[in-house]
Amino acid sequence: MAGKFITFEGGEGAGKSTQIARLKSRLERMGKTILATREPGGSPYAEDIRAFILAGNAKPLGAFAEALLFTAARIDHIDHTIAPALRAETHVLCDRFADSTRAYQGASGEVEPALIRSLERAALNGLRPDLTLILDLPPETGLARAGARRETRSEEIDRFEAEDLTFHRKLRETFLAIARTEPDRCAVIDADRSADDVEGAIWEIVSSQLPRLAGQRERNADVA
Ligand code: T5A
Repeated sequence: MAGKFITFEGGEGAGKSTQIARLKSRLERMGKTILATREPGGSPYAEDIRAFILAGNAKPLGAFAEALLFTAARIDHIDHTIAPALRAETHVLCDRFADSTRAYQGASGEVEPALIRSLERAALNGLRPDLTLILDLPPETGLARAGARRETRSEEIDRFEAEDLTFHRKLRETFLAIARTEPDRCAVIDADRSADDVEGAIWEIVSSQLPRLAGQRERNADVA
């Protein structure tokens, strides 16, 4: 795959969409071809599954069934959006990916982590993000940001935002545990500061991990 694949992860209201838009603009100003996409969603069938899940329709089926639906959406998204873009040398910035299934469906405690990992292996079929940026902040702060935005848009609270604080704290722990387990792929960004500061921290990581993408000169250990 010629394009680079960067995923953004974190709890509710962590600032992923904001930072994806900023990184996309910055890279485009440098002449790079960028595709910003999201999960669940990012392809027509996956967007249908997104609407079904986020309306809470799959909740009665349990966390394992939800994990299956997220995985089905991911397969369609990879096949129709992500893989073709990477093959065409487009760099892909993705708002959530497989780590969200590990964290959100894992946080329920109802699904064995090994089962989630088996689903992930089957769905990804060897695809792996080049870099995963985990935007970390206290869940209270992220939920407050998401709630304030929802009020300005007069939107309903969605399926996962409505979970209790214990769930959201478990999510945060799970994302941090993923970063500890895969330090070569993941970087944790302190997202509890201004959007400008978060943008700067993300750019530092992208420049050091993927220097060619960021227009830097390559060093010996570069992966870009
Ligand atoms: N899910 C997803 C699973 O359970 N399993 C899975 O496998 C997958 C893929 C998706 C839901 O599905 C779940 C996780 C989610 O619950 P979504 O609507 O896409 O639903 O929700 P999120 O991905 O959580 O996206 P959000 O839009 O809620 O959060 P973002 O994108 O992290 O945050 P953003 O950038 O929209 O910012 C939120 C608000 O905060 C402000 C923004 O202006 C905005 O108003 N903001 C800041 N305010 C202060 N300081 C900063 N630094 C700020 N940055 C942004």
